[in-house]
Amino acid sequence: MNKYLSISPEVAKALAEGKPVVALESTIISHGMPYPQNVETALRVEQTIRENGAVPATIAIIGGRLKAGCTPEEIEYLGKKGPAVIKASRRDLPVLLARKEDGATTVTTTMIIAAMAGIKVFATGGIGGVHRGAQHTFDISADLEELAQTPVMVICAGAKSILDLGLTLEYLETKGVPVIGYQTDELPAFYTRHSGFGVDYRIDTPEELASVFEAKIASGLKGGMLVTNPIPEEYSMPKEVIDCAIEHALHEAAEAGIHGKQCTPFLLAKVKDLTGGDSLAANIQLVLNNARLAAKTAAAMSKA
Ligand code: PSU
Ligand code: MN
Repeated sequence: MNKYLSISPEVAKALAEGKPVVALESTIISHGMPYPQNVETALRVEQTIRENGAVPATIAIIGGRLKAGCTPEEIEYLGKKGPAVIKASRRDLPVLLARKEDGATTVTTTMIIAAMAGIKVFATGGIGGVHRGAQHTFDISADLEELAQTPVMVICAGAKSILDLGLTLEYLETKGVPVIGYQTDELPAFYTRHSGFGVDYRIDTPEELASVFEAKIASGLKGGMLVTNPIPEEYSMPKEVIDCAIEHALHEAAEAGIHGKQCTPFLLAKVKDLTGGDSLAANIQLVLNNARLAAKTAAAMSKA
């Protein structure tokens, strides 16, 4: 086993017994939501995974250890420390491990650690992607490269239109990443169910998600799979409200000269401020919805 990896006793036992396990990221805790809603949500997401028959494994870097499975105390610690925790992507890992520092795992690093631990399914809110204007800035999230090389199924609610969704789909196609719509033919756009872009395939059951992923792994094709699960209708937000907030946020980011790893957290925080509590409530609901689907899919994989 990797000498930096610490699998919690509960997660290790579940994996050894072939029971379903679902990975969860920690950037959403430290950078994605304010304290204390971030900690409350993280614990509620774990509870939802349990209620749907799987064991949750919240992933983070604590004191230079790659943690697969955090305790409630560790989740509280990360949530309270908030953006003071380093947002850790693939390139940050060597320094954080050697210096024994803390890191909040993005989709990228959560996939890396999940794969090391042997966890196949990961639930989150939204992924990173190709930013608008990337033809000038080259700002393309490392999440897309990770999906191309690491064998984990990522269940999300699509991507926010702070990104260029069309270019994000093109990039995933080039990299050989299947983009699946769960019970939809259209890519969802996080707060809203519709983006106007089609997905590669529609799948309607957790059992078929499991069998498609097993086929990818068993056939020796490297990389992961992206499952996009639309926000439940009753929590989705009006498209005009979101579009307007995103335009404002992009404008402010350009004015303030924001770039690099600050870009996504800056835009997410601005959108949240501009839309008030509504977007936070929607955000929480879509993560819970993804947690339910991930638990059912992990359970279907265990039975297969
Ligand atoms: N998009 C969201 N919510 C998030 C993120 C993205 O709607 O919390 C976080 C995830 O952790 C994702 C990361 O992996 O931001 C992508 O950051 P970047 O664009 O810097 O790669
Ligand atoms: Mn970036």
